[in-house]
Amino acid sequence: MKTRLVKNLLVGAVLSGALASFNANADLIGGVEFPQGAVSFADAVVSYSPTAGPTVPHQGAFNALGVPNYNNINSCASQAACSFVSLGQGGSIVLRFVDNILTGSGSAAADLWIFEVGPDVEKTFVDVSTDGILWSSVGFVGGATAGVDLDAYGFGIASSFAYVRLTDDATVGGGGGSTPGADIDAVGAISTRRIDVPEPGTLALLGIGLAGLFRVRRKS
Ligand SMILES: [Ca+2]
Ligand SMILES: [Ca+2]
Ligand SMILES: [Ca+2]
Repeated sequence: MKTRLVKNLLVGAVLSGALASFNANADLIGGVEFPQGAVSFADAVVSYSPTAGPTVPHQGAFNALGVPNYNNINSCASQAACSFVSLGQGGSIVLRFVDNILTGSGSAAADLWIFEVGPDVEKTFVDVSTDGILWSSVGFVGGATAGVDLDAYGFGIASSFAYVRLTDDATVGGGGGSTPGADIDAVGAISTRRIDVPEPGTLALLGIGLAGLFRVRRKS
């Protein structure tokens, strides 16, 4: 009995170690857990259409890419010194995932997270697309809600979206100032698949670990 307990503990330790290394990219980013880490975030700007424009320093669309880096500076001296992009009243931005694909989760958990920053939380409509041509609305973010559950809109783990479009709600918030409309710092896919193929070495090691586990189980 004792021997079996020790074995089970050992197996548990080995297995959790294997899973931990397999999921080494999991990370808490901007207070949100992204199981795939930094790769989860939008990689490219497809288009940026600010209406009733923000000032030039707040029009750096590239500031919506990558991991969130908001530094509490709401009035930027330049695009390079800015951590976000302002959409303008009713403006929009289309972002693309290149090394990852946004999916559903098969549960009500949030699949997509919009990092909207600044003193005013502004309502922003969210659409997703597989090809950048046909779009599906997945509601809006605003208030305390920054996460979007794709499954609530009929999608699931087999769904694949490379594009996200954010559109500021022109009817909410003032149009004045240097940063009108929603201010976007980052867009991350919590439920995501990497595009690149896993390294064969990683899978082989995991396979060896599992084979060992079954051998131990059979002996006990
Ligand atoms: Ca990415
Ligand atoms: Ca979900
Ligand atoms: Ca940013």
